[in-house]
Amino acid sequence: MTAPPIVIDSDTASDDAVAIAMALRHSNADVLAITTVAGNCSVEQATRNALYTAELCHSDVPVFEGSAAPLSVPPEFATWFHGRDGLGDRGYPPPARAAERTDGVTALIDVIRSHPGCTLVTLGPLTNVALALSREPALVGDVGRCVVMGGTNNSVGNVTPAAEFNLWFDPHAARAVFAAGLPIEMAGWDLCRGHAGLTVAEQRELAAASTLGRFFVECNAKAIEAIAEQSGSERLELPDPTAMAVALERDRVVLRSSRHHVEVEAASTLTRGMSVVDSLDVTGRAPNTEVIWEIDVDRFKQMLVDAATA
Ligand SMILES: [Ca+2]
Repeated sequence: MTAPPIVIDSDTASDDAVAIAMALRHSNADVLAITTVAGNCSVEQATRNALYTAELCHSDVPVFEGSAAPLSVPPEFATWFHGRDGLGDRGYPPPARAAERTDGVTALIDVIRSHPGCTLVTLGPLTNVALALSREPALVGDVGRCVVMGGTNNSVGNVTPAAEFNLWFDPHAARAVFAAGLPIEMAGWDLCRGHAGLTVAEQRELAAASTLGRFFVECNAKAIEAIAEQSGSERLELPDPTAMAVALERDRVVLRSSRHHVEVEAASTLTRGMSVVDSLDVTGRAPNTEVIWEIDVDRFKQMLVDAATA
């Protein structure tokens, strides 16, 4: 059966690039568009990185540049994690193609409206999605699935003790999107940790698989250093690819999930961007999110190799 087409919204840096390549090279995926957003790096840099990644995948998928800053807070990029250029500062050449003329928010609205039932995969802060929904609230009904890489499922944060980067970067957008009624499947940062992280041997194997496999590992070189410094782990953790694996092969990849009410904190300084999952239904509020707790790590890793060798 043909899967619904996919729209990717991304603050394209190193793990986004791997996730985008997984979708562009998957045998059963039709990627309609990539919209870019500020987050890991500036939106201009994210656009260049998305175009460069598409080029490496021999794809002419249209790329639309979206929001340059969060709704209500100043942008604070994650260059310490992904490098100044978002791709590990390895001096990759500029892309041959340019972005489309339409802005990312308008493109999100147009593409989703003309493909009802499509799957929206968000790999960055939710600024573009929040703006699209504020302009066109009825868009909610046209999204078949909304797979969000974001949040931490009430567990450890990666940018503050309480929050994961994407939701923290634009907490007001995240709060609005989780409250909007979209069919959200939340792939939190916790999914890429532990055994889902690539061991040094697995990194070597992926890098040796192909030119694209080498790019997957090399553009994450800064991330590998940052992870080691932050948590002492030698593994390469890839948050966006875990979310993309869920988007592309939910039935094979998701081992455990359940529906809950999830609300994002935007007012507090301490817990800004925290995804508060009502896992015991103590509020009695209707579930708005399919929270993913566990993925098939072996299948996820095989999908990375498949993307490199397809
Ligand atoms: Ca991202």
